[in-house]
Amino acid sequence: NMDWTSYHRLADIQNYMDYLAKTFPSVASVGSAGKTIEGRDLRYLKISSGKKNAKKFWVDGGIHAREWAATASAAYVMKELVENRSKYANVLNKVDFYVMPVMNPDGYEYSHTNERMWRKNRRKHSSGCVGADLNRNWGYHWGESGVSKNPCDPQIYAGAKAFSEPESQSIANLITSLKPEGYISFHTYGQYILIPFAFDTVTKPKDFNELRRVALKAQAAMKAVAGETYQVGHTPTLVGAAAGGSDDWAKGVAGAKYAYTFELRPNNDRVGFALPARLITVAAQEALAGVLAVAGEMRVNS
Ligand code: 0X9
Ligand code: ZN
Repeated sequence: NMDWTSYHRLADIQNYMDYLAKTFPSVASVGSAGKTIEGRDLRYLKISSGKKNAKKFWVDGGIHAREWAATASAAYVMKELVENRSKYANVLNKVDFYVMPVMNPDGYEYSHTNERMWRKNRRKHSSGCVGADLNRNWGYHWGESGVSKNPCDPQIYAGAKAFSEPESQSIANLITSLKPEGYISFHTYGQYILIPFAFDTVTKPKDFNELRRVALKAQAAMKAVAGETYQVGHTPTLVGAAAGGSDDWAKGVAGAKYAYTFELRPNNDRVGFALPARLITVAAQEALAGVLAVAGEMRVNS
């Protein structure tokens, strides 16, 4: 059904989500945020033990098509939390997870079939150029830094306006209705735990020190997996300012207190986006350890 020794196509991942919901109906259910520009389903898995006052935690991957290890890691998080749920009973007693492993299904498929290094979605522009960067399209300080306004830019075109793209708009609508306390977006690569805001070089959230404290817990948990270091810091310091990211919107608009972007393995340009498949499992274990560490800091009001 599913394995973690190779990268999988969209249909395999979506079928696996359906399988989890069908096989473990007391903890897992499938939902949809809507459709992509090419009509693919924006599917997510809800993982919940049914506690009434549970906090919500949104985890996603694959907003950038080529970052296959991010999608695989989000899929692994689903698998672990569902198939090995008794191991995670403490956290599942207080937190409901919403996992969307493929935020950009059209781009993801295109990166398998046509162009391995494709990043954007698959919007067709009148110029003939294709795609907007879905991680420049969210509606908080949209377009203010680190973007291109040229639809032909192959990497960082921000879209015609905030939420011009059906993927970011539909997912934002869903997150708005859920009001999660946790938000983590998996990307690759670089091995960073990035703390918002990223829309300029200086603006930090008021509770930045609390986000940093919790990020350091995640860093320790991730290091414990295999000795790898994930650097913690304010996004612009570590990777540069760039506006319109999902993390900034989750923190600044949707009110997700613990909002982060994880840049997963590797930490070098030589491997880059092509993380060898034999390293999926360890990268995903690190990603899960980081998520669980953040979830462990959430407190349920009773
Ligand atoms: O530039 C990005 O979107 C992310 N890096 S990547 O190499 N995976 O493309 C970093 C996103 C950090 N968050 C924001 N800029 N809001
Ligand atoms: Zn990315």
